[in-house]
Amino acid sequence: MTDRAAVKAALKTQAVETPSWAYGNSGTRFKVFTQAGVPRDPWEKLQDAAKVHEFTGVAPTVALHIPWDRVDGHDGYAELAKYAEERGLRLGAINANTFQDDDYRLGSICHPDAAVRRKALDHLLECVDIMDATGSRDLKLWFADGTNYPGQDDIRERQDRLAEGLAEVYGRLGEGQRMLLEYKLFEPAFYTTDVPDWGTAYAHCLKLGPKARVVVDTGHHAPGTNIEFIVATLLREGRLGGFDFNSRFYADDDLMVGAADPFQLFRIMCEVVHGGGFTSEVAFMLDQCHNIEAKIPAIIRSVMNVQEATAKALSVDREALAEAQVCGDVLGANGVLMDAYGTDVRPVLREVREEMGLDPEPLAAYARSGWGRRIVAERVGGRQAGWGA
Ligand code: LRH
Ligand code: MN
Ligand code: MN
Repeated sequence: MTDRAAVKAALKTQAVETPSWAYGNSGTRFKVFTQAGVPRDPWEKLQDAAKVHEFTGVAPTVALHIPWDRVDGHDGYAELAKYAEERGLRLGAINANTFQDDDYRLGSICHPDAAVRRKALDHLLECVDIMDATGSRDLKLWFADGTNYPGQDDIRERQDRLAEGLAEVYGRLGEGQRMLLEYKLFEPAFYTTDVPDWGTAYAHCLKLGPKARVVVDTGHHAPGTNIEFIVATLLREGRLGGFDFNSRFYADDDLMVGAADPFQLFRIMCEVVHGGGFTSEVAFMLDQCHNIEAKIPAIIRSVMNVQEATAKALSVDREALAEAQVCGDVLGANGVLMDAYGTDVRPVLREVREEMGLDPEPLAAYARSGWGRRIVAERVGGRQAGWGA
């Protein structure tokens, strides 16, 4: 039996970080569909994020992407942090961006030219300065670095450049700050990618030290990859820094988390809960783009999807599972897990919200609030999230 009160108490402590870029216009490389009312600057992104938190109660932090969310000077970032705080939010991970400059055609911190590497490193160091101003804990690094053709560059030397660059940034981290290293199988590079998998990210993190952790973006694996196994392993090693949650059907689709494969999300959350990862040590971030759907409701839905998977994972009857496992009861053990997955957790989540003083139905409450209509009327000329901007 699982303890319903304990499940509810755990759910109330959940924190899902929303990404600033999900609030802006986005699209594919074929077309960006602009939506009326989207934020025109980081301040307005925070206004929208505050709505997501207001109606879900579990989205208190917002990740920034630099330069998409650039504001003027150290004071500008401190002001942005204050603006967030006034709305019940905090600024979360600072995402670096070394993938949208012409100089990065052959890579950023793995580039063969030391001058380009320096430029990329200076950007990463600037991101740590921003963390100092915003009070953010995590620097999230994803590199588009790689090669398109065999022989194009030396695989090993690129790893050496990567290690050297990461070490410099790691050395700049302050007390309580962390570096989260994100891997991705391919894209934009199509032959080699310099951080293609969790093993490469983990190897670099191990050399760097305890402040370096791996980020698992759920859309960054080959089809069929057992992501929950990776999660279990990284948790065992104390190196799971967080998630970039999203859904994929094909590649890095960046669809709403829990939309394509809610069962996979449940299996991942089972490993998180079982592995002691349901703590602030693991950052639960969304990394999504809402290309055709309304953005704020899509983000609310995504937060709810994470909550539902978590509630199911928390409901696994661990004692019964352990007993079935030790007896070699294959079907019994599987049945315990499937019982939790099959549980309708929406009633318990409604109760949790009511006990938190929230409307039990966040999407309906948001629709009634009129915020969507208000921003359409008030914000004219919303900007693209950053992709191609
Ligand atoms: C790369 C990625 C990475 C970026 C984000 C916008 O595909 O997942 O996290 O920062 O997309
Ligand atoms: Mn990501
Ligand atoms: Mn991605």
